[in-house]
Amino acid sequence: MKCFTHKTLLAALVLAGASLQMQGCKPKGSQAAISGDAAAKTYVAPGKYDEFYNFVSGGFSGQMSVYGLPSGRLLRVIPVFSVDPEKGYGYSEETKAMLTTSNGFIPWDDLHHIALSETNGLHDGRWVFANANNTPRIARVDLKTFRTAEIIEIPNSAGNHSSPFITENSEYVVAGTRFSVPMGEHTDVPISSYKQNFKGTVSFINIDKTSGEMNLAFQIATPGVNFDLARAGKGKSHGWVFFSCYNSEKANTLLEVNASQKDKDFIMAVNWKKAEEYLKAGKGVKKAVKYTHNQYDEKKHSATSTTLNEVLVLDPKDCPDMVYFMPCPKSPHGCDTDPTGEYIVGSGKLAATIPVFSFTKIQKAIADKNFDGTYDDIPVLKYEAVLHGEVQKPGLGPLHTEFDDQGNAYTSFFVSSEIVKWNVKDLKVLDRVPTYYSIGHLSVPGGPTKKPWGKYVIAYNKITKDRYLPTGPELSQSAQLYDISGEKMKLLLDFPTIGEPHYGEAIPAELIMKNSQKIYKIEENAHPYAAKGDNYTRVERKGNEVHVYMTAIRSHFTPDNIEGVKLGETVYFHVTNLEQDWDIPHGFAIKGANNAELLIMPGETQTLKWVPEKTGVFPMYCTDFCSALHQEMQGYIRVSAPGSNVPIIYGTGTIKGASDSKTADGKTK
Ligand code: RUQ
Ligand code: CUA
Repeated sequence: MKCFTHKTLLAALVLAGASLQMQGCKPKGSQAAISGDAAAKTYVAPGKYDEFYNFVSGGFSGQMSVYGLPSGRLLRVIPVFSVDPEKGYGYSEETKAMLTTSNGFIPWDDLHHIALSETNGLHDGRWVFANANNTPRIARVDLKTFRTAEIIEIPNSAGNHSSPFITENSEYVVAGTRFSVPMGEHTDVPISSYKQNFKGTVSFINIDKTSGEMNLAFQIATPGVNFDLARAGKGKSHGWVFFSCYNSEKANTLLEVNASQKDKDFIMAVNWKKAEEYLKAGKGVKKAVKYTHNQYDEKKHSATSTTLNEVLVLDPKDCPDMVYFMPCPKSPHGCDTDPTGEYIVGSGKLAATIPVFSFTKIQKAIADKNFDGTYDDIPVLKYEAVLHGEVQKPGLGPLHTEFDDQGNAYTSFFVSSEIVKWNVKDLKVLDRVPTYYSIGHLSVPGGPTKKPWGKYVIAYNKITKDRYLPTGPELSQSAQLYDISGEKMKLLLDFPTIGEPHYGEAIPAELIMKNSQKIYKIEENAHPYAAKGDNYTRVERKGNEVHVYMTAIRSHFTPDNIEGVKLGETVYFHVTNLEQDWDIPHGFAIKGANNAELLIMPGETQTLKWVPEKTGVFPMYCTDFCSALHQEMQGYIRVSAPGSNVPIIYGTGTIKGASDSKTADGKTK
C-alpha cells in the first residue's frame, strides 16, 4: 500500500471534519455483483486473440505490463525503469545506458502512469510513455517492438508523479514535480525555510512527430506546491494543460494534517501555446542543470546516454496570461478532461462533491479578469465563475475520472471502494458498482481521447484481501473488468497484475498488431561487434579484454569451444542471433556470470560481460528452448592461469587458432 493508506486517508477525512458516512472496506454482495454471462463475455477461446491491448503500470516493479482484454491474460512485461533478468535488460552491455541517470546507474524505479501517443486526439498506436516517479524520468516504449526506446530525465523535479500526460497531437508529454524542493545553486537550506526556498516546476517534453524522439523543450517555474496529476486539453481546450496540485498550504511536515487545512487547493491551468510565444520572444531563461537522455539505436542494437546541461525556464511573473489557478476543493488528485475538451473534472480526494469546470467559463473569467486575488502573484480564477457544476453526493474519496462515448463519466472512489457513473452535462449520478477493493485509477479504452471506444471500464485496485489464493504476506495485485455497454455496469472479471497497477490505457488490438515487428534484419545490423555469419566469428584479445564475436543459430553457438583466456581478463561475449524467423530468440548464459543471461532476438547482437574468478573450464548454453536440439546448444570456455602460454583457439566442429581468424569482412588475417 500504495499512494496512501486507508488509515491515513480516513484520519485525514476525520481531521478535515468530513461528517460523511464511511462504508467499510469490503462491499457487501460480492458474489451477487457478478452477472450470469460474465464468463462468456471474457472467454477468449484458445487460439483466438483478445480485442484490446491493456498497457498497465507496474508500480514499484518499475516495469509496464501488457494484458489482453477481455481475457485479462498477461502477454508481456516490458522492462522500462528496472533491470529485468528475463530479457537481460539493464544487464547486457548494450542496455545498461538506458538506466543511466545524473545520479549514475539506477537499477529500479516506480512507474505510475501510462500515456498512449495520439494524433488528432485519438490513439495512434505508435508509442506508449511512462513515468519514473522516484528519479524523475519519462520513457518512450516503441509499440512496433514493445521495447523501451528512450528515457529522458527531468531536472528541477523531485517525485515525477504528475506525468506523463500527453497533448492531443503528441506535441508534448508533460511532467509536474510532486515534491517542491530548493533549486539552483543553494539547495543546502533548512527544511523549515520551505515557504521561502522551495519551488516547483512543470516540464514540457516535446515529441518528434516522426521519430518520437523526446526533447525537454521548456519548464515553467511554479510556487512550492505538490503537483499530483494532469491532463491536456483537447478540441476547444487544445493548447492547455491542467495540473492538479495540493499542499497550497506549503507545509513541510505532517502533510496529512498540515496540507489538508485549506478548504480548496488548486488546479493549475497552463496555456502552452502562450508559453511557446514567450519562448519565441526570448522569455525563457537558461538554467544550468544536469540530466541524461538515453536512446536505444535499433540498428546498432545499443543504447547511448548523453548528459545535457541546460534547460529553458519560463517564469509566470515574466509571462502574463500563461498560468492560472482554479480553486478546487480539498486536495485534488485526478484532473481529467472530457472527450469534448469542454469539461475538466477535479477530484478532491477529501471532498464530498466532484467539481466540474467549464473551459468556456474559464476563458470568460480570464477575459473578464474575474479573479479571486492571486497565489504567489499568479491570478486565481473565481471558483463560481469557472464551475460548470458539482456532482452531489457521488461517494467518498474521488480519485480519477474517465469517459465513454455517450457523454458519461466514470469516477473511482477509493474510500467507498466503487466506480460511479454520472452524466457529464447534467451531473446526475446514474449508477454505481463496488470494486474489490479500494480502487485507485480506472480506465475506459480510449477514455482520455476525443473518441472513447467505451465497452469496458477497468478498475486498478489498491487492496486485494480475499480475492485470490493467499500468497504469504503480500497478496496479488488486482485489476477488474466491468462491462459498461448497458445502462448498468457489470463486473465481468478479476485479473491479477504485476506490481501495483496504478494506471493503464487500453487500445484496440488492430491498431498495434498490424505494426508489430517480427525480426531485426541481419543485413541492417550495425552493431560494432556483430558477426553477421559464422565466417565472421572470432576471438580477439585487446589488452586486458577478450572479445568473443559469437553467432547463435539452431542449434549451436560459433565458437562453442574457446581456450586461451587468462584469469584477470574480462571476457565480452558478443552474441549475434542469425535467425530470421519470428519468435526464435536464443539465450546465452555462462556458469558463474554474476549479472544475468542474455536473450537475443533474431538479427540482434547483445553482449554479456564476464569476469572469471578462477581457472578451469566453464560451460555455457542457450537458455531459451529454441529447437528439438536446444539442449545440445552448449559449449565450453577454458580459463588458464595468468602466466600460462595456452594459445587462443576457438571454433565449432573445427577448432582453429587466433592466427587463422577472419576479420570482420570475412577475409583471413
Ligand atoms: S496516483 S490512485 Cu500514483 Cu496515479 Cu491516483
Ligand atoms: Cu538456442 Cu535454445
